[in-house]
Amino acid sequence: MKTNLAKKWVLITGASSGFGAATARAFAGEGSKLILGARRVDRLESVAAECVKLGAPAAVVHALDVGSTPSTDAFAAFVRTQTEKVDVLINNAGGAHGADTVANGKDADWEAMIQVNFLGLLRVTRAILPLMMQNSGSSILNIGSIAGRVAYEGGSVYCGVKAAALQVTKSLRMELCGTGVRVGTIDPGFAETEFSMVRFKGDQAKSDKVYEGTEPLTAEDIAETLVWCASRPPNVCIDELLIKCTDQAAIHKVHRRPVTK
Ligand code: NDP
Ligand code: 8X3
Repeated sequence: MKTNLAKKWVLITGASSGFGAATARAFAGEGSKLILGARRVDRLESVAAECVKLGAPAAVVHALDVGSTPSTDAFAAFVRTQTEKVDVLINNAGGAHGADTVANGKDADWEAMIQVNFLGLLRVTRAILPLMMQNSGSSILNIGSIAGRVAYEGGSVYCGVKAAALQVTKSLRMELCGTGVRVGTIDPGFAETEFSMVRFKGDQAKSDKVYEGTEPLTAEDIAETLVWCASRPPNVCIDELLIKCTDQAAIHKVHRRPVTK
């Protein structure tokens, strides 16, 4: 795909794995300049090196914990040393911690999910918005989830924070009306990344079970979609996009092929 994204500054949070890393590679292929943030800086450095090989004229990284205002503000200060203008902000950092019922919920899991998926989205957006204002045709693309639209058992807090993120997207879209800054949410169903390993705290068997017998979305599917959203003409805003693998017709309606072990 060749687009209008060459030399545009694209900032991606949570770029150390999964959707974020694949998205960095996809924008690099379009010749975009990249600013990548996450907590695992060694991983970010590897992704940035790949991006340069794929054609990014610049790929810079900085530690970012979206769960902390000082860390987010330090990241934004770094961004300002690189550019006065951000063209595409991809709020991707996030994830689920645990799949407990409310009755068995753990404070640490609840707090981590609220910090990263909800407050983190707000913090990063607040810090980067000044670099996007008066920049007609720029895009804020938030990674939501099917979980923000449909609840499931064991998902109360994750579904709750993704639903809250959807409302943040909608508010922001109205707040920025007239500025030319586009705001949209891309809401995937299940995709095979490190998401389930994080959710199940490194339990490979539980993680594999989520995808067993299916052909889930890949990180590259989401990356390609984000490139498409960001490369629409400035008068077009992809406002809300729900994207699921063909095997997932609805949250619990998943086609699974028999697995031979
Ligand atoms: P991964 O676990 O592979 O990636 C999550 C990314 O978020 C990592 O780069 C991680 O980096 C980063 N991250 C987590 N916590 C923080 C933090 N406090 N500060 C900064 N970065 C953080 O999962 P996915 O790629 O699947 O997830 C990306 C987004 O997509 C998340 O928002 C997730 O909720 C959402 N999503 C995922 C779906 C799926 O099925 N996979 C479906 C729908 C939505 P690091 O640990 O280095 O900080
Ligand atoms: C991740 C998708 O269905 O596991 O956001 O919650 S799901």
